[in-house]
Amino acid sequence: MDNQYENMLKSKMSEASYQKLTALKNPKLIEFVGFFAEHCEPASIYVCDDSETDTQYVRDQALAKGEEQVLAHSQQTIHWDGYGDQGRDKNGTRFMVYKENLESMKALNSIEYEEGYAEIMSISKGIMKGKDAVVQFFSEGPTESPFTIPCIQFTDSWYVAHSEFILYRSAYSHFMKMKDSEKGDFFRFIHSAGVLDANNCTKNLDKRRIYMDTQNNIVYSMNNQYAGNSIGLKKHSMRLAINKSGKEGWLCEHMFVMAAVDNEKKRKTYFCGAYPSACGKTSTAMIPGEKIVGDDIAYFRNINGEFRAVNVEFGMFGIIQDVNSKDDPLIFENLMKNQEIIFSNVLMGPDRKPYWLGMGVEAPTEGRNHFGDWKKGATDSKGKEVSLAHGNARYTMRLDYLANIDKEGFEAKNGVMVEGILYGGRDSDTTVPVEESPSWKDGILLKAATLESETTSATLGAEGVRTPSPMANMDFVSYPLGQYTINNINFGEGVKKTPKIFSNNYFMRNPEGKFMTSKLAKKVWLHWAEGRIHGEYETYETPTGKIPQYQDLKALFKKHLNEDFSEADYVYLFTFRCGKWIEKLERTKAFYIKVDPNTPKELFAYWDAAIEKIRMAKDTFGDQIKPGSFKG
Ligand code: OXD
Ligand code: MN
Repeated sequence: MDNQYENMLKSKMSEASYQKLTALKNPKLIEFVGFFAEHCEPASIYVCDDSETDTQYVRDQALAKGEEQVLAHSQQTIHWDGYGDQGRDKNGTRFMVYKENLESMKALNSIEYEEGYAEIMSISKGIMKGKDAVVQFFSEGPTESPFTIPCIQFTDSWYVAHSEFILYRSAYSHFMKMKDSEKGDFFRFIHSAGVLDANNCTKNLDKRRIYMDTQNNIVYSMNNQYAGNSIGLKKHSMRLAINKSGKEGWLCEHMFVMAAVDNEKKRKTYFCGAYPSACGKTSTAMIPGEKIVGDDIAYFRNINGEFRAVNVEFGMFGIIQDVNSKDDPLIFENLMKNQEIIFSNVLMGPDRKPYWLGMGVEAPTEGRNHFGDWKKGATDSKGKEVSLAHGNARYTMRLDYLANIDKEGFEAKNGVMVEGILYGGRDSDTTVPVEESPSWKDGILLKAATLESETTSATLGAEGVRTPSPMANMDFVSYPLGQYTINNINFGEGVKKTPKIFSNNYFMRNPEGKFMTSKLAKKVWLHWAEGRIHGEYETYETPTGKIPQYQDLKALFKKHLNEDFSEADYVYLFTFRCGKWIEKLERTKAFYIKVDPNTPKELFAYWDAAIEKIRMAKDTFGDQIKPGSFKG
């Protein structure tokens, strides 16, 4: 193979690493690694295959380089990101877009291609000087399957490399088996943490940039460490996959995959669900007694006419606030075991144990955290008190440690057949706890596109403000929203058995402002949906769908939670509020106009028809329609 980079790569790699790279006989791979080896100038490059030896080497390097520290449980480690690098950098994350597409991508935080390329090339020039870099091969979705997207990660952070070995399926052998015709088709991720400070954290956060080139399937991520910014295979890959799926007619969604289990009827029914952050996504995926396949990202494909889904990932990068033995027993129990877990941005106490917010145990008053050396009462440079752990602190762990894993679905090369889709938002007074859509298209336009989350006292700024969040996927949609919405409609209508779509809202409040149901009630809404999929339960119609009848919910509350569900609560929760719904649909329309002025007119016509239907219902039945009163 003609390899213009041969001498330079050999000078930076061991014989074994060079062999591993060239054995793949893939000129596009050599070009990618060679180009960035020359441009970023790492001192050395280690190439990983799928062996345990290489995984262990990466773990050891993360410790040797001080990016991680061993905790009291010897298989657990801790890592800290810089104080200013504790969440996804929305501002610095941009799509690099050719001039002719810039107008249609304006609202999605884009930069003109040449300008973005010049900037990122200048930031990344020599950025790995003096550092040892690592190259890994992964697969999004199971390897050697209809879902597989092969990926290569090149990074100078061994914490990133270690996290990826936990979170994704290693795919060197998949690359080895690729046919010549497939060899150019893989996602490319180049990352550098940049210059590090005394705490091993990124110093030049002002030069933090995450630039995505969806035309050439490459993401450049520079000067950051927080995994949502640094790990190529997570949210960067998701944006590339959304773009690719839009062109190819499948879907990449910000969804969990789980199975609702009915032991008496011996049924396992697969659901996927999208919820904006803090709206119940993880807790729904982890409902006690059900099975989990994945907690964050799903690909959907039409396989022989079936609507099939995979969890793209192998592990979870979970938020670790309020994870305690009472609210999250399954996860808590795993975090207490001596098994491979990376904690990030929590406190390491003098006993070398991890402590986080809402852990439900007495925490030490000093230790080390994302601030550095920490003592209770410490303030940052703005005078703000630094809490013992960050609210967005995380744990990185294999998903199959969980006792409730659905092994069958987790390992299935062809994914699982999905029968129900849940879209859950957060509002205190509009959306009923569960409602079935009369059709797929209606579900996409009235449940998915209208998703919103309401600010609470826990978020900065005014309370009660509703933020539109179509499909809970707005941070990642990488082509115009109108077309993405149309593709969602077409995909579901293109399979033989279209899943039923349901909306959820766990956050209804009574007139005194108190939540109407406990956190556990989501199990009841799920099992009502599960029953509907199997042709059970009569429903009442509303102007936007079908809702449960009282006696069915009463029985489900008794069966699953041993709770007495009152009829008064039912009527309050399931009353259709016309004015509130009209306002919600108007907000959706305004959002689409703002984000994608070219949204096809037929979508607005659909929302206008829904508004008209609600207006007429209001004239006939009043603003607040009690369950059972509406006739369409
Ligand atoms: C996210 C995540 O930020 O899953 O959405 O980490
Ligand atoms: Mn997510």
